[in-house]
Amino acid sequence: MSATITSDAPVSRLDPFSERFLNDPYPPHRELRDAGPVVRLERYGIWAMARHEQVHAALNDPETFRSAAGVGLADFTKEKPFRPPSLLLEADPPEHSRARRTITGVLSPKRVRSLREAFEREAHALVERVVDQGRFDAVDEFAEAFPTKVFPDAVGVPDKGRENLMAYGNMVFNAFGPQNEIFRESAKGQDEVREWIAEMCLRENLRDGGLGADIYEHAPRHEMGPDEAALLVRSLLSAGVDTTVHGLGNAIYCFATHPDQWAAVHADPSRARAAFEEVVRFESPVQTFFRTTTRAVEVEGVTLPEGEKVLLFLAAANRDPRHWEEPDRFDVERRASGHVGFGSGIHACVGQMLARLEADVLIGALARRVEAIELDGEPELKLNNTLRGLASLPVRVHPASA
Ligand code: EJD
Repeated sequence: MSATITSDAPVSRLDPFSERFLNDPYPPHRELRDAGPVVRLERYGIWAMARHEQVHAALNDPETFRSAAGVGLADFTKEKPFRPPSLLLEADPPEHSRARRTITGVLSPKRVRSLREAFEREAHALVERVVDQGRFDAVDEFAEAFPTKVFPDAVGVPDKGRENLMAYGNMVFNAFGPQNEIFRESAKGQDEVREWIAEMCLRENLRDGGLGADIYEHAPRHEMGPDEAALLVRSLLSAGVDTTVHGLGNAIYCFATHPDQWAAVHADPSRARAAFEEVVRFESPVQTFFRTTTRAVEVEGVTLPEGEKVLLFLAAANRDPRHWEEPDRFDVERRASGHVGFGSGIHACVGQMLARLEADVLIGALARRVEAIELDGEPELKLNNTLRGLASLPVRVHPASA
């Protein structure tokens, strides 16, 4: 028994980064929620919160639950970070605020809206292609094909080497977990991937008028130099691809396994955006991340000491029956707003409008053309310490009669 932990907190031996947990996280999520508002995970010597109320509260109290010590398991005050820290993600105010204002200015509602037409052209072509095929892998040929084209196009990244984007994201999101086999496997031989990403963050490699070039243009208004602008471009390339790929893949999985829900979207494609929101709640692409306590803090009678890592289970909060009615029911008509799949508070996903635009456009295009989606084989999970998504999803689609 540690002398500094005076309160009686529930203790769990669960390993949220084990294959067993990641394969089927929902039973252990319930176990963690039911164990209490805050739980000690003895395997890692950390704390966990899995209920909506506490996850939401922690996300909205960045003075107590800071990000600058890293939002993964590693404590940046004690361990060397996996890469130079992100100015956005792994920062606290006031430093975070400048970086955030820069990127918010670039991803303005007007700028995001301006991307719709190009996205629609690409979505239309992609939907025609998969409808012609009839049977296809909804991960490789659909969920991955779309963001890995339209997103780097929007940022202004050259065509050559784009296959590095997925590999990089997979590694970054694994690096928020422990240095387990899943992480090591994804980081193996990735020096060239990291070099390519670093190159693509430089102004000279970014197309004029793209979001990447816009970052360089906005940066000086917030006292940020070119090195900082490069790091902000890195943020886009880190957080903007794998997350949306998994979100779209999870969407097709949800629709294939809930045909009545797809029928509702097909009947009214203007529901695509709301349906995607329910996907993010129900199969959250970003399952977890950490904060670090800046002071001793009491959570419902349990005192967490200063400097402790706290694992926030976004995906468990999104299915907490204390907050949601029938949380385990996938229902595109429910009001899914209030989920924490995009986070909450000052660090809430800055690209969420771009993510929703991609989903709205692609799912909307599919809904107009396809009346039924069915599984055509066993879906295969893609193991990642932070992300939930699929490696493959064989489906068959049935076009609506014209
Ligand atoms: C992230 C959990 C970055 C960066 C920003 C956000 C994420 C990852 C990387 C999205 C984490 O600034 O590099 S959900």
